Amino acid sequence: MEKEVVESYKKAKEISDKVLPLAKRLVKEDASILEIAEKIESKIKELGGKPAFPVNISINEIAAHYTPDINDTLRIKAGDLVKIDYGVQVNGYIWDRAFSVFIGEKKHPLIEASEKALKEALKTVKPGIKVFEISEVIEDVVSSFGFNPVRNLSGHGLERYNQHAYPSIPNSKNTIQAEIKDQAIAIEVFVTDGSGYVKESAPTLIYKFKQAKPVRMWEARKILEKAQKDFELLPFAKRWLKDIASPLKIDLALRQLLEVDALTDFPVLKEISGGKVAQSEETIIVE
Ligand SMILES: [Co+2]
Repeated sequence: MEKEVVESYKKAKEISDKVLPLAKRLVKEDASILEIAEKIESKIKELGGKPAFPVNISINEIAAHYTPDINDTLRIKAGDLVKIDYGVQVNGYIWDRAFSVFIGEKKHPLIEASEKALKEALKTVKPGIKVFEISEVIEDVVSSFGFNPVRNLSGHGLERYNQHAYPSIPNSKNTIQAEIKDQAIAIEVFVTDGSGYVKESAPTLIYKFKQAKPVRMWEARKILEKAQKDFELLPFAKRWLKDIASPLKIDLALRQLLEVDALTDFPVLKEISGGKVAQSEETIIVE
């Protein structure tokens, strides 16, 4: 890996490390998820980075892709299992990380399982390790707790301005022989007491630029311009568009952009049987 690349990753990790204690402190009973997301995102910017994607705050059976809406009034309540997934990018190099918090008396066993599986998986990583070897460790640890890994969610490679690069690193056993070396990867463990699969559900709060297309609405053209220039082709929140127009107009413009295939959408991912989901994720550079 080139020196400038390593330096950028180092800076992104440093910022991510500094944000972590703040993020953990913010997750508590009655906290507004909109405030949590905004505080984490501002802290990242204040420290000289940029959010690589909107802070995901996914609760209970929602596994991923929930980020607060414009004027979101949702608050954390007792008994919630909260996942915070945040990414810091420096020059396009992304440090992707997630942790889970249970709002209750003691640590939730799903969180114990996801943390243990991540820890063990990270220990096995060395240059030349194959994808299936990492997945095996994750599933074995998760099963030892009596839970299921989420089988259709994966860790992933990281490339410049590409958060979900080759290879995919599933949370369940497989025979993928791809070798990992000289790259950054994110190991992203999802554990559930449900059936072990997620499906796309409403609402959609995260989008990403796909291709330039002519659109009628001024607001739609403005979104497309922001997606390329301000958000640098990385995923963005509907919330980040609030200064462009009213929420209603933004919805219309987003719909138009999806219709012409100018954007990719990331609907909320829910556990199909309604099981609770815990997530633990860390980025690692394999040289
Ligand atoms: Co990730």
